[in-house]
Amino acid sequence: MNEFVPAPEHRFTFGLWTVGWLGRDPFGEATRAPLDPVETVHRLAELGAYGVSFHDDDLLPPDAGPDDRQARIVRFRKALDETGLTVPMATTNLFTHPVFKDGAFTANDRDVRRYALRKTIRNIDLAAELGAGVYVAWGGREGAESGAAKDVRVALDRLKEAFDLLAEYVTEQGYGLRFAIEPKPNEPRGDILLPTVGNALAFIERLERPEMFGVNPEVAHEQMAGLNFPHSIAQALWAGKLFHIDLNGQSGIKYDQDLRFGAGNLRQDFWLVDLLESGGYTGPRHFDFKPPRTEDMDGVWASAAGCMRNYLVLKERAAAFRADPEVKAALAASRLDQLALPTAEDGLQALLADRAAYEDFDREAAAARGMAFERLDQLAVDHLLGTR
Ligand code: XLS
Ligand code: MN
Ligand code: MN
Repeated sequence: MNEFVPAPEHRFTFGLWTVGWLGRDPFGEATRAPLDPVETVHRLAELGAYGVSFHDDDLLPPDAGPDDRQARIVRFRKALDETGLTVPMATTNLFTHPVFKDGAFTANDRDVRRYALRKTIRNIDLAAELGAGVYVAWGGREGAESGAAKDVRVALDRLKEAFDLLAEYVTEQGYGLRFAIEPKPNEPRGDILLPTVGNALAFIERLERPEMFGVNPEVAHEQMAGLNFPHSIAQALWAGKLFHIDLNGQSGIKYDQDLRFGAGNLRQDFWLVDLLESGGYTGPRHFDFKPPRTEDMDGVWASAAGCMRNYLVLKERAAAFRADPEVKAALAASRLDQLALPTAEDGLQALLADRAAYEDFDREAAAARGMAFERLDQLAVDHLLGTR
């Protein structure tokens, strides 16, 4: 069906590291050969993507000399120009090299922290040069395996210090970049700082320039903590902080599966797409997934195409759900229209004087009213399954 064909207007983006994942895991070697970023750009454009994102090291080997570095940037730019693909987001690899074994911005070792800031600033320059609007910060190894190893309150001071410095740099340079902090509860550290969207939102308010910071929630990460991803996204939207999003799939509380979007908790995916499409999110629909190491390159591109197709199918399903007159009636029967009304628009004094609110309130009658949620949810399941 044509409506499920991805096009740039859908704003689908992919990390270079996603389709480029070699398939190395804690128990096995790589199953695929490295992918040239230039080829990635061309293949993604053919599939209908809108953009690519990258860690500094995905694009430029960390030890590349200045000439090699420049040549690689030129080749990459040329591929972007040829295909029309954009770079809406970039980020820093602060976790692969052994120097980051105890973290980066919160490493106990001060020299490592200073190096991490310089590495990040260097790539912020490139992100700005390539036109990115968002800079993602995932605290890869900011955490610990044991209690005394990290003084968490002090580590949060260091994390704040790092973000304040980065925001100062971006402001001084006049870059139009905003930061998106990506929460994750664990892996590769036993416990990672800012484990959930809620933690990150609270942290942001302590920064010197909170307006420059939002979140980059990832489906898998929130679900690794057993949380409801659409609820986290709703709160991020409510706070005006959904700057970016990492879409993928996860089945329950276990290691970070990074399945293709739609291959995890499909019910949550349905509500997520419903929310993103209606909640005012205009940023990229960014896929941060890992095509399983069982796949050859044909399988990798099929997996990438599947992410986009599943999003578009869910978008169509969610729209059908919202347009269904029976759903509208069921929403009213579940009193969603009442939830949208202020509880006391008449003010505190009127509330206190309102006998119907307390003295004359028929508590038993109110308690006896069914909420009709089951009928409403079954309509959603029927739409999700395509049986309506
Ligand atoms: C890892 C993270 C990572 C960030 C970018 O779990 O998802 O890929 O999105 O560094
Ligand atoms: Mn992940
Ligand atoms: Mn991610």
